Formats: sequence, C-alpha cells, structure tokens
Amino acid sequence: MAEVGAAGSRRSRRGRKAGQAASRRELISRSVQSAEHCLRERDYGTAYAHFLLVLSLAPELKDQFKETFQYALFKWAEELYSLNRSQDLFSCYEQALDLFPNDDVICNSMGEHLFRLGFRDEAAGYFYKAVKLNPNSADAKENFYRVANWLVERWHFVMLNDGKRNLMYQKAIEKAVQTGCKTVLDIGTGTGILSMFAKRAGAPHVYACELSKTMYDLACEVLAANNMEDEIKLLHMKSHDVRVHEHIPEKVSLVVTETVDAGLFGEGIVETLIHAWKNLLLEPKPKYADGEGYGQVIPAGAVVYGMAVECSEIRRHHRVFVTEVAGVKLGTAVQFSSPIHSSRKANDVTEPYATEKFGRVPGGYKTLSQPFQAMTVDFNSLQDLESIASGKTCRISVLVHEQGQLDCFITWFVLHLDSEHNLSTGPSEETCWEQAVFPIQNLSADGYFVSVGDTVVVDVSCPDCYLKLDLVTVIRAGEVDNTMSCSTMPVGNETELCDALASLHTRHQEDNVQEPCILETSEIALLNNIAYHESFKTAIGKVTSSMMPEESSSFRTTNDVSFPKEDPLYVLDVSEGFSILPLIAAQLGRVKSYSSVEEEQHCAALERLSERNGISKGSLEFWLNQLEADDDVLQRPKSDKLWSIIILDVIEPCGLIRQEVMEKAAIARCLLQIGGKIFPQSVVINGILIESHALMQECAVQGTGPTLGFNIAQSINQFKVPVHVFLNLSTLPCVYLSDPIELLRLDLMNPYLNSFSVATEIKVKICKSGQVTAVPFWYHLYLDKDIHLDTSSATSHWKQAAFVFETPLSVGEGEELLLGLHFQNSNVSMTLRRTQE
Ligand code: 44T
Repeated sequence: MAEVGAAGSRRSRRGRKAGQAASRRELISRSVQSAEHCLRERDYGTAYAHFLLVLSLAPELKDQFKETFQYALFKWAEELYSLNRSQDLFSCYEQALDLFPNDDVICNSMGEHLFRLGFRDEAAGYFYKAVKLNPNSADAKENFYRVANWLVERWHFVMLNDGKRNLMYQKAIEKAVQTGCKTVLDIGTGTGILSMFAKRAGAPHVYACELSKTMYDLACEVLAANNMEDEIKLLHMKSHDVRVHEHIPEKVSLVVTETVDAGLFGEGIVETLIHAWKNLLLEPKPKYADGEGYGQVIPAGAVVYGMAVECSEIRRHHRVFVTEVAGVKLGTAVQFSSPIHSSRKANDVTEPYATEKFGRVPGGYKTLSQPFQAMTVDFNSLQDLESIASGKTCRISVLVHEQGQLDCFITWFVLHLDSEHNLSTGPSEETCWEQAVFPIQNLSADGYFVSVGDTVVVDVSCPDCYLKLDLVTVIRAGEVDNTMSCSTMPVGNETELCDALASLHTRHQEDNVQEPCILETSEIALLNNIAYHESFKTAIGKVTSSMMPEESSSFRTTNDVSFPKEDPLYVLDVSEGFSILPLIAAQLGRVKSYSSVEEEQHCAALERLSERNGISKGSLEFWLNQLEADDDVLQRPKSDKLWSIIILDVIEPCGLIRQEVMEKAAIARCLLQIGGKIFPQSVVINGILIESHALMQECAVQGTGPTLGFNIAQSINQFKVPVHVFLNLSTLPCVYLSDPIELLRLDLMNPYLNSFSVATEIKVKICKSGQVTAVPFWYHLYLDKDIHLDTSSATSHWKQAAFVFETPLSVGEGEELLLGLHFQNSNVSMTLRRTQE
C-alpha cells in the first residue's frame, strides 16, 4: 500500500485506520464464515486456506480456533496424502507450524506423515519435539519410542556405561596432553566425552565435530551441564568439511576419535584420518624427534583378528539348510541367499558383515581355528592409511584345529590408544563390543564340514570403507601337504590356481540361471524352522478337513489338471515378508492359496517352488496380482466371505506385537466363511520378573560413575525407551525373580471382545529376593486349542522384548506384587507395586 505523505492530516489518517480496521474485521468474519461453511461441506482444502488467512490476520483468535484449524488441517492433509501431493502436504504443515510453533499435536502429526512417507529421521525429530513440548502426550510418546533408536543409537548407552573403555581413553588423552599436545580435535564427538577428558587433562584448545544433528545438539547440552560450553568449540559438521582458519584457528597436535564400528573401518576412519593428516593435523613426529609441535592420533593403531567359527545361531539366520519343509521340497529350485554377503556390488547399501556379541550368542559357538591376525593399521602413518584405502588384499591360510561346520569368520580388534593403553573387542572380553560376522555361503551341503588339519584360505581387504573377508577355498587335509598353521601372503600368482580350486568346491547349480532370492536373516531362520511349518500344516489340515466332511480329501491330489467341481477352500496368508505357508496349504489339496508377498523375487521363488512340488497352477495366487487383475479371469472368491483361513502375522521379529493387529483381526473376522479360522486364533503374552544389570546398561547411562564424573546421563537418558527389543532372553545375564506369568490373552477370533485398549493388574509371587529391573515378554501363538508356537523357543525366528522399569524395586522371596499391564495400539507398558501399599 502506498505510504501516505507526512503532510496527511491526523484526522484523515485516523479515519482511514478506523476504516481499515473495520474492513479487516469484515474480512476476518467473512473468512471465518466461509471456513466453517466449507468444513460443513467437507471441502477441507478451502476451509484450511480460510482459517490460515484468518489466523494470520488475527493472531488473537488463535486460541479460539486452534482445534477447528487443526481439524481442517488434518482432514486436508489426509486428502493430500491420498492424492500423492506430499509436497503440498508438508507445505501446509510448515504454514501451520509457523502459526503454532509450540503445538505438540501438529508436530506429532507432521512426524506421522513424514514417517508414513519414509522420512524416518525427520519424523523422529518432530516426535522428539512433540514430547518435549508436551511430556504427557501419550501419542507423541509412543511415536517417539518407536523412532528414538534412529535418533540416538542404543550403543551410545552401552559405550558410555563401559567404565573401562572410558578410563582407558581418559588415561591415553591425559598422557598425550601432559606430553605436550595443546590443541585437540575430537572427531565424531557423540556426547562430547573425549573432548571433556582433553579439557580436564588441561588442553588449552579443544575442538570437536559431529555430523549427526541430534548428537550435536545433545553434545551442546552435555557441555553446558558440565560447565564446559565455553571451553570446547563444537562444530556441527563432518570432519572432512572442517577447514583450518575458517572453523578452527590452527592445525591441531592431537586428533582423538572413536569412529569405529564392530568391523573397525565401517564408520570411515581410514578416509577420515587420511583427510585429517592432510589438512587438520600438524606434521607427524619423525621417528627419533623429541618435543612438541607434532601431530598424533589416539588411537595410534589397531590389529584386526579373525577366527573360523561354528555357530548354529549364525547358520540358521544366514543359510537355508533344510531341504524339505512340512512336505514342501526346497531342493535347489531356488538359491536362497543371506543379505550379508561379501560379493557386494558397487552402491550396495548392505554391510558386508553382521554383528553379534559372541559371549551371548544363543546356543554358543565353537572355535575351529586359532585367532589369526587379519590386518594391522597404523593410524599415525598416512602411507599405511592410503595403502588400506587402495584396497590391498592379503591372502591368509588358516589351519583348522577343531572339526566342525564352517559357519562364519568372526573378527574383532585391539585398539592401541597409545603404546601403553589398549582396548580389545574380543568375543571373550568383558566389553560393550560386538564382533563382526562374515557368514559362509554357497558351498555344497557337505562343503561346510571341516576337519582337523584342513586349511581354510581367506582373502582380507578393506575396499570402500568396510572390512571384507572372503573365503577362497578349503584345502582338505589329504589334498595338499600343508604344514603352515597360519601364514600371510600377498595375493600373487597362486590366485588363479586357488580360484580354480575354489570353484570346484562351490556348488554347481545346473539351474542357476535365475537370480538368487535374498531373504532377511529372520526370513531365513523362519524357513529353517520345520516345527513352525509342521504346526501350521497340521492346524490348516484340521480346519480344511472339518470344512469338507462329505468327502475324504486324501485321494484328491493337487496334480489334478482341472479343479474339482466343488468350490475349493480359500486360504489367505498375509504374513509380512517371505512365507511358504501358501504352498503348504495348497499341497493339502482342494485348497486355493493366496500369498501376499510383494517382492518380485519372492513371487518368483514361490512360483518355482510350486512348480517343483507339482502344485497345480491355479492353486497358488498372488494377492497383489488379484487386486489389479480382472475378476473374471482369475478364480477369486465370489463373495467377500469366502476365506476358510486367514493367516495373520502378529509378532515382529524384534519381539513386539505388530501395529493394528486387533484391527486387522476384526476385518479378517468379517471375511471368514462359517467355520473359518484366523491363524493364530489367540495370542498369549507371557512375561517374567527379572533382575538384569546387563539390560539396564543397554537402556540408560547409569549415573556419573561410568562416565568418570561427567554428567552425561541426564541429557542422553532423555532418549531412553521403556521397551527394549531384539533381546535374546535365553542368554541375557539375569536372575529370575518370579515364575513365568501369563500377562494377557488376545482373542483374534473375537477381536471385539478385547477392546483395543486393555488395562489389567496381575498378582505375581516373588520366588527369589532381589531387585526387579525388567519384565521380558514373549508369546504363545495358538493356531487352535492344541497347537501353539512359542516365540521364545530355540528355533524361533523371533527375538524377545522387555519392559524396563524407571527404577528397580527391591523385593523379598514370598512377597506378592501387583503387576499393572496396559495394552494400547499394540504397545505394552507396565507398572509394579506392592500389595500392601
Ligand atoms: N560402534 C558401536 C560405535 N562421526 C560406532 O555421527 C559399541 C558397534 C558398536 N562425525 C558393536 C558395538 C558397538 N566427522 O555420532 C557418531 C557419528 C560421528 C563423525 C564427524 C566424521 N568424519 C564422523 C564419522 C562418524 O561419530 C560418532 C561416533 S561414530 C560411531 C561409533 C557398543 N558394534
């Protein structure tokens, strides 16, 4: 609007202002009317736009219209979502948050949309903000708990609780500072602990960089909590982007870092230090030089060790070793493969190794060789670092000293912080570390067995950041005279010979024209679980035979070219991921199975298996195709009520109940034929009271003791979650304080009887005095009243979850407690109190 000249009379200006105010009021009230009208008409987009205008013009109305505005926003967002207009959706939320920056409900809803569209980190940020804005919001809290693991990975708690590791770093840093290091850069500072060690040791200048925004924010909070915010300069950036003069005033004399993973190199320490030596560090100290003014790195170096290992837990998660499952022959029709494999292609996002804490692996492990030195690295030598980065490969011969199945190589390392301070991440060490696992795959069935005196040949390298161990061949004791127990040789002319030999040992697949079918590790464990599939086979058989009593199905084979005249029974498997249950059902005869697998390789695998097992073509359908295909072409159920069996996948491999299971059961219930069944028909949640300090260490930093007096717990524990997942209950160090207790029964056949939210209190008798710290829980899935699956069994593909209490409760033997259980939206929470209180 054109400015009125200074000469304009006061009166006319006031008059104009009054006029403007009136027209503003008019505009606002009209817009409110329009908005409300649009809401009634369910035109949410326009309603939202009107409200936006109203509240921008008249912020004083925010309180009055907040809820209606939110309603319009959420409704409009749903429409935008279903129209795939995600950009517009997020713009709306950003506008809404400009108006209501401190509104937890909008924040939480924004997080939910981000999450739904796959932006998990961003979603996590909004959930965190929503919880901070309103710590009592149950929705925001549940959402936050589900994503907290991405914001702050759980190993932070474990590492900060590892007092030995902290003390070792502190001593090494102290020594370096006392011998003259004045300027320190902490790369990947995390919560800032190493920087604080340097400051406390007296370093005059300490800088730290951290690339994760959440960790950077956390480090700021930690420094403030320890009154060090003015003494340590924190940078939110990757070390590669740090520039001398611009970000730090001078080159530093000490770099401290713990950017190492279980496979040592996976966090990019080699590239990080190459960059640091070239740009951020003073010259390295010449061998015989004295005094100050040189650059150095803590850790000074590392040695990586490897070992050949037999381990049934690794085997069952990484290779399909069963040849027949509940009557379905697997044979060689499909080559199943673990997602962890050394022959990664460029741009492969999967890591070439898994990790496992071997001290706690269920079923234990057996060493087949002595530990061998796989690689050494001097972090103070640019030349050494560059040689590793160039991808040099070392071929190592390892003598087998114990017979067994060669399931994997495992590696660990000793970190030499300096000449006197070391940390080992070995499998028998009392540390927070896991070991890296390189599963062996694709040998012939008897190729895995190795005998004393055999030699296992392995190539070790570190291309593209990750440590890699490749099995070259197994030289059988009789084949070649071999007296070396373990020798390292650079890869030379023998390579071709060995490769030729290796190909003799690997399986020849006549039908290896097709791509391997890569399964998740839990899918592989499931496929290896014969008892699981047998249970289903029996339970499905019982239902189908009860539903066609008029004839014996035994002389009907599935090889019939045409379907019998009578209608078949329909079985729908809505398992998540790969499942052969539809094949098992189809083999029972007169059954038409529907699989809900989505991935192309899964469909292809099921089709091949179906063909190999002589299952007639029409007996297996893919639900996805169904949704798209013409109804008349495929024989689909004529009415919606034709399913005889619907198989639901109720438990996630991590040990939690899947989201919306009861809602799905309610829908499934409506689609069942009379006499039809949902599998499982009911789910019993079982639990047990335990005292476990190991579990507490993984959930929260335990005071200032382990962090050597620094206050880190308070800040990082904001990211703790009450339910711990992926637990191996069978090997968790703990004391049982009660017998197993039935916590809750969910009846999936009558889902309306269990309202989706349940609160109960259960009496628990204490059988041993101690401190109750947690309640691990697992499930019995009842396929019918006689057949159930136990998710805590040794062959289960499920892990367990545990509810961890805020504070431990001291209990005495014989005492009776009340365990409160709350089940809402598939989330479990618990409380514990004494009966007499
Ligand atoms: N491994 C956990 C610890 N960073 C990995 O953002 C321990 C794994 C673990 N910042 C078994 C056991 C355990 N510039 O916050 C992270 C990360 C940051 C950088 C700036 C850089 N060049 C980097 C590189 C990484 O550093 C922090 C620590 S790195 C991860 C430590 C129980 N398996």
